[in-house]
Amino acid sequence: MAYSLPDLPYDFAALEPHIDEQTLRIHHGKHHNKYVTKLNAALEGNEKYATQNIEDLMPTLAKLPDDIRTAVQRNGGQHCNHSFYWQCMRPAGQGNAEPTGPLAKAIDDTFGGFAKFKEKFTGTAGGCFGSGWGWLYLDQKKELAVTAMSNEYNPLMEGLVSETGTPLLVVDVWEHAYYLKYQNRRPEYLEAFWNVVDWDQVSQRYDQAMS
Ligand code: MN3
Repeated sequence: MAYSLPDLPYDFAALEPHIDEQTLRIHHGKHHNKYVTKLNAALEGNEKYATQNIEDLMPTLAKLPDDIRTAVQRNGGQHCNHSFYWQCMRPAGQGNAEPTGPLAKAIDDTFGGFAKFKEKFTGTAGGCFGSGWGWLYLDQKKELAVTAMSNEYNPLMEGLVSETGTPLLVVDVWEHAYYLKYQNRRPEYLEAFWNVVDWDQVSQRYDQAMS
């Protein structure tokens, strides 16, 4: 089977003014689409390594044959991360503006409150040197953790990253995610990101992972 570009779960203009329509169109239709195309090309003739869901490909990357591993890891990782990033956002003003239920309590217990968590997440993602992703995830002890991973890496890549676990929230800090609107002002993009985080989805993900 071939991987395909997922539709966005909202309109291209739905995240305005925090994430602008032009950025979203290019990010999804050009950048993300390119990763999907290159992933399928890299797997040509090796379709047996493809999985039903892109997340299921991540723990197998370290064991792929040498001649396809780099291309599959880079483009597959980026396909996985972008697919997840779209799912972490929703139109501004819809749903809860903060985590709810057990996740809210866990954030309080782990980080000392929602404001402190936001500071930590923003600082960690903002401090990523070069291109990468800021993650909130559940570690192997089922405790909340925040990290930044460069390039295509994510916490599902067993054997390739030291911090593995279940992703709960991600923000893309590659320049293509914000440069048209924010230019070099990554911290402004990260502040704006909070207006479009889908906390209902993130809270549900936490509940599922803990059950
Ligand atoms: Mn991107």
